[in-house]
Amino acid sequence: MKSPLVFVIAAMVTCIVAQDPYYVWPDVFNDEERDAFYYGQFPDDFKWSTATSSYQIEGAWDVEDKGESVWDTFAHEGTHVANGDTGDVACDSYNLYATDVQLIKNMGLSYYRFSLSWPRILPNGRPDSASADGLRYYNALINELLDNDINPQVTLYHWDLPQALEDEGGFLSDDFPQWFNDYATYCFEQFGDRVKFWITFNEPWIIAVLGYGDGVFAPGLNGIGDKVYNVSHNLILGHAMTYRTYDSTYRASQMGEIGITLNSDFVEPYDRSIPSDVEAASRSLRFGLGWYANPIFKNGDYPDIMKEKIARKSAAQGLASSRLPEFTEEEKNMIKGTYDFFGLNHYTTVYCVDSDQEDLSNPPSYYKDGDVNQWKDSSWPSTGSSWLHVVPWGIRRLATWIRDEYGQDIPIYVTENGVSTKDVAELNDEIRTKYYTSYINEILKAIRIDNVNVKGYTAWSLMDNFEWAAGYTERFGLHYVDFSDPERPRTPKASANAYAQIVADNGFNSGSTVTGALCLLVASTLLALINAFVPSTCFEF
Ligand code: PNW
Repeated sequence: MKSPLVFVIAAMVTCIVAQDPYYVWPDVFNDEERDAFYYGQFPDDFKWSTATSSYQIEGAWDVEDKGESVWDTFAHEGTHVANGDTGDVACDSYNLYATDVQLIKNMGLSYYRFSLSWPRILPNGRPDSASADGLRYYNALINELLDNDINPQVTLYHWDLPQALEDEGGFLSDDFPQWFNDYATYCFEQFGDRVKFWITFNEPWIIAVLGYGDGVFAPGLNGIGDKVYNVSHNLILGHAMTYRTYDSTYRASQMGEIGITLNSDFVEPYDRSIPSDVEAASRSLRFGLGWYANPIFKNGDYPDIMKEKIARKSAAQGLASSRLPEFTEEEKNMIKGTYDFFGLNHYTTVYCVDSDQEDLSNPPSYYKDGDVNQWKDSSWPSTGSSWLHVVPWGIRRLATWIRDEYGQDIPIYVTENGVSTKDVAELNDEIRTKYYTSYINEILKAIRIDNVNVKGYTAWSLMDNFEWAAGYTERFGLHYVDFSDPERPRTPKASANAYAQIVADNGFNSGSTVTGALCLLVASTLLALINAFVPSTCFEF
């Protein structure tokens, strides 16, 4: 009798010979070891999702007793957003949420990440103002999802702060952590019986740096050298306090998970053989991602390199204390370990080099504090957004960096990943199909080859929507939305079908069906030949 090994070896050899490495972007990313496509499946319990956020899709900005958010104010000022666009109507999901749920269902997803509008729920920001209509709307959305077997993944804060709280200092107020905790508590009470996955904040880095640093996002303040650090400080305290509330009061009965979503580009050393480039890359990641991740996932405090550099620079800049605030020991203990998972938003990669000398100049800036120069390579495919170039291998390197920096066991959820196109009516969005295919493939490699604990993936976005300062000029959707039509019709793009196929296959089946069938045919012919001509003793052990 022939060993079954013969068949297996024959099939493997044939498949290897039959299949050249496949590349999704052969002109740009064709390094065999790094870029060759990897066939295989995700773990059985992998969670596939897609995302939106309240201000970007809901519209109904002043319906019933809804309070104004900082984005209502900022967009209505008319000068900050491309074409003077606003989210007043956006995708009209306030009225069309049931349609959205069907789009999600049609893609075969079991999860949907959306955010709650704080001023729709609590018009003045505080529980004494709770809106019946806000409660009705989110109960209706959550129930519609559950009726369709889709699990809600809820972000408590995706940038639409009640204007009433901004008027009292917003994230700069020492009361901010308590305000946020009270709002979150109300949400746990009202929705926690059905919501089992909570994200406190979406992208603290963007809130601080673009909102209170550069002022290009709401509330539009300029404090790139100082306010950014105070905002982040209060945000981290608000996150930690809220995590502790959930943990002590709601977890036992509601049995959900709660974490935070951080955004990060990957930072690749321009020349890995130059130690200062390699050092600069870790430093940049620590100043960006580590600003929040180090306190929460590591030791309750900012990365040492941030504390050292900012203290030294602050002194040289003539300040009496560091621009980076300090946590008390009690706060550090409260902050450390406030996560059930690591939510990661990732889009793109940059190259970096060390800036050679420590910049002690005035005025201070967060951008100078890390002493790293970074840029995007012009050979990387460009997209509808100037900040976003396609670099699939970056997401795998970032995932392994997070594992190495914060620990093997932390469950990572990719809570956003996606790509934009300019505002053209295009349903055959090849770039988005290729982007999702290649980035998701790199995550599969991170799981299967690097053993990184990635538990889920979320495509940004379910549909075209209000893209912040870019208004409606950049489209990230799996579905096309016609913003000139009062009905706001949604149409699936090619990428929606491609994503649905990946989800249906839970990964990537080896080769095309044709290649697969050919392999099988050649393998069985080989087996028949072996059977006929080779003496069976050759294969007996
Ligand atoms: C994220 N940048 O924001 C947000 O979470 C989404 O609301 C947004 O629509 C999506 O990514 C696409 O932009 C970002 O300038 C906004 O580097 C800006 C940047 C990155 C992420």
